[in-house]
Amino acid sequence: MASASAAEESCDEKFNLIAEEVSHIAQSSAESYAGIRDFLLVAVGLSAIASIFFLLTTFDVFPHFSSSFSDEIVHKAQASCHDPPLRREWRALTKEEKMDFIGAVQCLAKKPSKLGLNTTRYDDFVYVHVNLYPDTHNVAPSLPWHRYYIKIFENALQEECNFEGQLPYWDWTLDAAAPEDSPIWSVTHGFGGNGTGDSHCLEDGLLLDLKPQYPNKHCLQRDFIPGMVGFNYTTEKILDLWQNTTSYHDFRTHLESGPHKSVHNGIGGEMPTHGSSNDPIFFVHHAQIDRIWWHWQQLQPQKRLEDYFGPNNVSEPDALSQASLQDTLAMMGLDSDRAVARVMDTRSKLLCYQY
Ligand SMILES: [Cu+2]
Repeated sequence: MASASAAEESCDEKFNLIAEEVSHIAQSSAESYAGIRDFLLVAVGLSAIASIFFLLTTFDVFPHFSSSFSDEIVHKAQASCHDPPLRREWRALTKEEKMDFIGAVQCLAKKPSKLGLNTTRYDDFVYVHVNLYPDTHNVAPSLPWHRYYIKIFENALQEECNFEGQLPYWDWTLDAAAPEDSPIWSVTHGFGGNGTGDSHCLEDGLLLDLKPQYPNKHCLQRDFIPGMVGFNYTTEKILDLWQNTTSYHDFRTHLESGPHKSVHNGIGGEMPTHGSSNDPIFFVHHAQIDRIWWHWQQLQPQKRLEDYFGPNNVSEPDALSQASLQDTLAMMGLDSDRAVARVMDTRSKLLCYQY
């Protein structure tokens, strides 16, 4: 019996132990359930806050940290980008539309500076380009800075000179076999042709009112290189860029040092200098550069609308992690300085255009 009752006792003990264990487990799982519940509540709360922040910043309700608040309020008052207008190729414009564009450029060249300079409104743009040249060429910011710069120019044509169209682009791949013969150089409905004589000054055409003032006073000059380096900006070259460059840095360096530079050099005169925007052809050339970037971005929008890196300093070409989307693009008063992130998408409320 003794052994039986001992066995019974130990059985009871075991039962008690098990019961205790079960209650422990129940208690601790109740605790961990409460823990999980608390954790979930906190997580739901945090993600709600994050989504509200995301919505506010995405739809521009909220000021971005890099720009001033009052500027954002003005900006907010503008219509949002529902139906981005199309920038069209020069040849797609009617004669009248071409004349409207050239007329608006001439108009800017007759208005006074808004930067407090002793020169014209058109010269404001050249002044800023000359002064910011080292920070905005052959570095990561080159593409976003020029995207924003030509947008501000387009705004000025529209807002200050009643231009009702969009900035056209010059698709020089269509002319690469014989760029000198491009209709863009029309004397009656275009930018005029080559400069003449030893001075390489333009002597006829519609742009003779432009009297470049930066970096010093001179006539508007062009000095075409025979063939205008057209072999460097063929359709094949651009297709190759679109198909074979996969990162922003790779794409930007090839575009900038290849086709972009060859067009500047091929035209000569103002175009290979820091004062390149003295020549209005600059703006339709850079609209084409912008379009080529835009198209590359559209090939993989999820990745490429945020793909931005590389050097910020020309003297450190291998410092690939220098540039970030939070960097500021300076405009010296042409418009507000803005974060790079603001101009990555041409369909943002700030830019609002497409090709
Ligand atoms: Cu430039």
